Amino acid sequence: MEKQIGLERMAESVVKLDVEEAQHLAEEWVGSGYDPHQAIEQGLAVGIRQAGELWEAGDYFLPELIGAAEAMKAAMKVLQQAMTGADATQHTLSGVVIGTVHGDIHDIGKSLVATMLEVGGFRVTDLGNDVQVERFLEAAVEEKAQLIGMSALLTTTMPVQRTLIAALHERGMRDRFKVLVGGAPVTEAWAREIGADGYADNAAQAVRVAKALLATDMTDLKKP
Ligand code: B12
Repeated sequence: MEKQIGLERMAESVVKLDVEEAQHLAEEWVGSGYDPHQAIEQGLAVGIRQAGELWEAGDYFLPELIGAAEAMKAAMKVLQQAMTGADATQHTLSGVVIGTVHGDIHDIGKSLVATMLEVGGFRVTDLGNDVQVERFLEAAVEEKAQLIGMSALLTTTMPVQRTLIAALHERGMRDRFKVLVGGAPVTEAWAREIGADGYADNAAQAVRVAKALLATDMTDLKKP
């Protein structure tokens, strides 16, 4: 399969809600030895955004958007398996607890970030979507995580990110965890405003920021 054509066909399969085709193309992509992450970001994600635009324009209704998401998820499953299985990932870095905040069921981007962190060597606990603040905190303690990652795709659920940071302060736990936020409407300015430690607008960047945040920590520890 030619790379560029493969990417375009993958985007198209998502827009056309074609679960089988999306999955088949992902298998072919992996079989060709190409980078699975590229297929997600430059193929499938392009398609899901196009479906979103069609929905905004009133050409697609919610069932179509759900169908597009299903096609994307089916293909992502194949690609994620290829990523995590490829090099028997060694989880030598710190623990991360990640989820989509309460009231929000968008989980495609969050799952991608979780997979990339895992591939990047982090020990990842993915709490899924619609996750209550309390659950994030419990899991972070239980899993001895160093970093909490929160995804929000709705402007109405973004404030939950602020609530979690406030809860950490209230319980005197703010210093125990780095907080990384993301999701389509989230910006660097928002991250700063709510007192998060980091922000990333894509999965590859999320891994870089997570590593930088935790490396800072290790340098701090070495200080006398
Ligand atoms: C697919 C989709 C859905 C699917 C979700 C399926 C699923 N399981 O996830 C379905 C159909 C279920 C859905 C439902 C709804 N949706 Co919707 N949806 C989308 C759509 C088209 C794409 C989202 C997506 O998956 N993108 C692809 C991924 C790969 O990108 P991403 O999520 O942005 O993630 C990347 C980065 O943001 C970042 N990132 C993400 N999370 C994190 C976390 C951390 C820690 C870090 C560091 C980085 C990071 O890295 C990711 C990878 O690169 C968007 C439009 C858009 N352009 O975003 C609308 C959109 C988000 N939806 C919208 C709306 C309004 C809804 C509904 C309320 C519709 C309704 N009337 O019911 C419901 C919400 C229900 C709920 N309570 O959550 C609006 C939100 C508007 C707003 N400003 O709040 C959008 C923006 C569409 C629009 N333009 O109006 N939706």
